[in-house]
Amino acid sequence: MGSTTLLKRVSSALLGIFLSMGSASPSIAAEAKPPTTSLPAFQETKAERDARMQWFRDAKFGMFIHWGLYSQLAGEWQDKTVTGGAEWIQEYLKIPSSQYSPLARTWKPSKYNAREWVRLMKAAGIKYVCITTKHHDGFCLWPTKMNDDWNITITPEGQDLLKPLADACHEEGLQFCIYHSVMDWHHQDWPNRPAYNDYAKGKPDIERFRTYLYGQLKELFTNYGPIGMVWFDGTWDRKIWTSDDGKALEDYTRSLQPSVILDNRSGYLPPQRKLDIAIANAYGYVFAGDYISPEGEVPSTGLPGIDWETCQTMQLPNNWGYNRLVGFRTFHDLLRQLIDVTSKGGNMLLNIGPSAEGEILPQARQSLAKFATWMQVNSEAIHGTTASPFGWLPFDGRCTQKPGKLFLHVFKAPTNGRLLVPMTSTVKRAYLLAAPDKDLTVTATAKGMLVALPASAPDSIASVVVVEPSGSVVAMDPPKNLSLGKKVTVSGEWKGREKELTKSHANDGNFDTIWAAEGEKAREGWVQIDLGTEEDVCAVVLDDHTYQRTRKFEVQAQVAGKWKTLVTGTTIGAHKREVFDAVKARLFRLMIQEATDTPVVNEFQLFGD
Ligand code: FHN
Repeated sequence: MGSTTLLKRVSSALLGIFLSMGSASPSIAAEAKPPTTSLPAFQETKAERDARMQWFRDAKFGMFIHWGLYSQLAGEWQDKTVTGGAEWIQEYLKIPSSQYSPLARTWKPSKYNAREWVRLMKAAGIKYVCITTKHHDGFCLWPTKMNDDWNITITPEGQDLLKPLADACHEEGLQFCIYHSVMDWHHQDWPNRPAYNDYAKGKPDIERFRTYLYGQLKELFTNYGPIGMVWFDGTWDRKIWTSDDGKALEDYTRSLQPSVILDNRSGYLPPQRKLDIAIANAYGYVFAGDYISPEGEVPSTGLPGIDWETCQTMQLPNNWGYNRLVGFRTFHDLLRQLIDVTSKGGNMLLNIGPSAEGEILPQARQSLAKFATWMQVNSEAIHGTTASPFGWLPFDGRCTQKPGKLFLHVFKAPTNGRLLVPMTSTVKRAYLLAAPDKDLTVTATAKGMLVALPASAPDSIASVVVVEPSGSVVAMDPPKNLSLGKKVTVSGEWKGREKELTKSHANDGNFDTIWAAEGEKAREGWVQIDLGTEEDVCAVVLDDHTYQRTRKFEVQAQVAGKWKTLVTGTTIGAHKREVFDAVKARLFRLMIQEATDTPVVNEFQLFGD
C-alpha cells in the first residue's frame, strides 16, 4: 500500500474519531443543581401581574426564530425530504445521532448579522424577538458549560449566536426572549430517548437531566441580560414530564428573573378553569404560565380575560425551521392575521427560519419590509391597542381600540362607500390614518354611525379609519342568526349515516356537528336554507373545521328568482365570517364546488337584523 494511501487511510480514520468525538451525548457539568428545597410558590397581586404583563399586552407583534443544525438540511437529507416541520427532520427521517451530529462540524453562520436582523424587525413593528436556544435536537446555540460536545463551540466558527441578538435587542429597545425545548433527542438522560440516538448509553436519569436543564437556564438567565419571555416547549409526554415537573420548572425559572413572562408549555397543568374551546397545540383546556399559545390558528372569539399569542410560521404549512422545498405565506395573509389577532386581544408571534448561513430568506425579508411600510402609517392601530368593543362588524374588516379611539381596519370597503360602525355613540371626528388631516363625514343612522369613505382605499390589504367617539362606546346588538333551525335542503345525505351526518346539523348552531354530502365519490354539494320569509341578510358564518375539505365555494341568495352570488372563496376552516351589503331574500345556499373528499359542513349561518 503506497504511503499516500496509508496517510489517507489514517487521516480518514482520525477524522472519523474526531467527528464522532464531537457528538457524544452531552457530558454533564457538576454545577447548577436544581434547588433541593422547593422554591417559595410564586405569588403576585393582580396589579403586579398586570404590570409584569403590560409590555407583552402592548407589544402585539413578536418574531419567532427557529435556527439550528436542521437549517443546513432545510427539509432534505440524503435522498429524503420533509415538507412540514423542517426542524423535526431528525425525528421524521430517524436520522441516527451519529449521522446527524457531524452537522455541528459544518454549520457556518457566516452571514449572521444580529444587528441587521433586529433593525429589520424593529422597522416591521416587531416588539419582541424569541430565538431557539436549543430545539428538540438538543443542540445549543450558546457556549453552555453544561456540555462540552453539543453546543456552538464545536462548530467551525464557534461564536455564541445568542449574545449578539440579545445585545442588539437590548440596544434597539426590543424584548429579548428565548424558546427552550425541554424535550432533548440527543441527551443521554432524556427519559424518552429516541431509538436513533445511537450515542446514548446507560439508563436515562431524569434527575441528572433536570440538573442539566436547570443549569442551562441559569446560564441563559445570568449571561444574556433581561429575558422578557421564555417559550418552553416539548413537555407534552406526560409519562416522563409531569405537571409537578412543569410547576417546578416554572418556579425555578421565575426565581432566576421574576419579571420573566412564561408561555403555557412548561408542562404544569394547574387546576385552573377550563377554556371552553380546544386550541391546537396549546394544551387546549388548561393553561400554565402566563399566556395561551395557539399555534397557527386564531381563537374565533379571542380569549376574553386571558393573555394569548398565536404563533405562526411564514413558511407553509408548518415549517418553523427553514425548508427550501416549500413556499411562504403571503404578506396579505400575514398582515390580516396580525390585525385579526390584535382585534381579538391577542399577540402574533411570527416565525422566520433563517438559512444556515444566517440570512433571512428573500420572501421573509420582503414581508418584513412590507410590514414596515404598513406600520409607518398604521402602527398606532396595532401597538398598545386592546380588543374590539364590537361582537362583530357589518363590513369586511376588524376593529382595535385605544381610549378615545376606534381603529377600523377596512379589508374591503362596502360597495356603497359607507362604513357602518354598529354603535349608538356619537362621533367627534373620523379620518383615515393615511390622511389624518382630512375629516370624513359621519351620519347617525338607526343602525349605527355611517362613515363616508373616499373613493379609493389608501391600502389594498387593510386601510385604517379612526373614529373618535364623543364618549364611551355603546355597541349595538350584533345581528341575529336568522337561519338557526330553519328548513334545510341539501344535495344529498350520506346513505346509512343520515342520523350522525344529517342536513339539520348544518344550521343547528353547534359547530361540532356535521352534515356530509352523499357518497364517497361526491366532491361537490350544496346546502340550502329557507328563512321562511324575505329577510335582510348582511353576513354569513361558515365552518368546515372538522375535515376542512372545501377548496372552492360560493354563497348565493335567490333574488327576483335568480341566484345572486354574495361570497366566493376557496377554503373555509373555522368560523369564517363574511360580511356583505345587506340582501333581502328568503332562500340562501352554500355551493361547495370543489372538495378534497366528500363535502362536509359544520355550520352555515345567515345573519341580519
Ligand atoms: O415541536 C415544536 C415545533 O417544532 C415548533 O417549535 C413549534 C413552535 O410553536 N412548537 C412545537 C410544536 O407545537
